[in-house]
Amino acid sequence: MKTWTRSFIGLGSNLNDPVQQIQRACEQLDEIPQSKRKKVSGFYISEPLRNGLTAPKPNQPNYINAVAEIHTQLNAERLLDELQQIEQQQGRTRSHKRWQSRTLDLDILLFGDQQILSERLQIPHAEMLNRNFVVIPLAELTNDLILPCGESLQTALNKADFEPLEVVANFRDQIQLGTEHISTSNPQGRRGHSA
Ligand code: ROI
Repeated sequence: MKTWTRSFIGLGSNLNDPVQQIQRACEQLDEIPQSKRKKVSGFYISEPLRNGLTAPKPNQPNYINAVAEIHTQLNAERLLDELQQIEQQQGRTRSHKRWQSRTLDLDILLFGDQQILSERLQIPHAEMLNRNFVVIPLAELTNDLILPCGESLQTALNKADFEPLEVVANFRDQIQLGTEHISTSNPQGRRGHSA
């Protein structure tokens, strides 16, 4: 019998209605074979990451970021194939430019307690502990996570002193106002993102 692995997927989008992109991607996670989606964090708004502390703010729209937990019988490479297929279905064109806007980015952050370094994969995701838009939604999903390096996520979060992030929507908790999708948990209809 195949064993189940608990994996966390980072989701990000800053183009073509990012809330909707993340919403659709979460639904697509349900279609991955031999896998079950367990939880999705809130959808957080975050400023585009700077390429270094002194770099200017990139001239691109803000991002919507979330983290989903899935349990899967696939191995990490097969899971990556499935995630890349979802990215492509949602109009992602892969270029070699790292700091570019994107309709959808799906990253395997953690895959059980495995540490993987291959041509296609680095797990745990190399930068995850430096990114508030990864660690904050991840901590929302799990309060007892021990990272493969042996450190607890909570310790990593406390050390990092991140800027807080605002939740602008929740998975499947959407109402449609005009052309915009706004979370019902955001009754003032605040415009959460500039994309
Ligand atoms: N910045 C934010 N805030 N969120 C992302 O998901 C994100 N993804 C990226 C780069 C371009 C590094 N910046 C990001 O790939």
